Amino acid sequence: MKQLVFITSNKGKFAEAAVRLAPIGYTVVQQDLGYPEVQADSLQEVAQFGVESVQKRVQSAFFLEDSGLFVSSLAGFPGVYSKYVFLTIGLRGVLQLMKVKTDRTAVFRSVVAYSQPGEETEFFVGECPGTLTYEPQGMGGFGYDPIFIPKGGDRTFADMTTQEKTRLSHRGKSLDMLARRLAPA
Ligand code: ITT
Repeated sequence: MKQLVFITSNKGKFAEAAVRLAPIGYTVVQQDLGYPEVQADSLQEVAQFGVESVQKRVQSAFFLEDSGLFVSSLAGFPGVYSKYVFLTIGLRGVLQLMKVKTDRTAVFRSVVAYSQPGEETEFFVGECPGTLTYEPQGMGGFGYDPIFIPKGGDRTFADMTTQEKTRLSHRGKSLDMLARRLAPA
């Protein structure tokens, strides 16, 4: 097995990456080094700043990932602020903002940034459209998983195994692209 470092503080993200990259012969190693999450307009900008910070401290190849939930009837909020919003008003607060909204559509986005010494950083973007529930449902996953049902389904991400979620999710898609990059067919 080859090893690849994933710079993340999030055990849920790490588990999803480990599941997705194992079949192509990669063991994912989590390193929670921390990096500044700048206030920026796009996930890619946040990821780019993160990469620059980590490159000063890590000499090997690594990847990191920035993600967010973009709610249509809230003009894309919480979006790039998803982490802050989750830690402050939480799921209950988001559902409260959505109380009078009939359009429940939302999209999860994920940007994986892959960095190798001496090479340009490569970005892989994944999206997963879906709808927000009225109440949290399910015990698995993390973050907004209990209130998000991917399009075409009837269960939240929190009601799925890591494997099931990763087959459908934004991060599953960005990791698919990383996997194809690491092990072209
Ligand atoms: P890092 O250390 O990798 O940055 P993080 O948890 O801080 O991990 P982000 O900065 O990417 O992650 O913040 C994204 C937030 O959006 C995160 O706190 C979750 O609440 C939410 N989120 C992202 N992906 C999600 C997913 O697949 N399911 C549920 N919530 C998700």
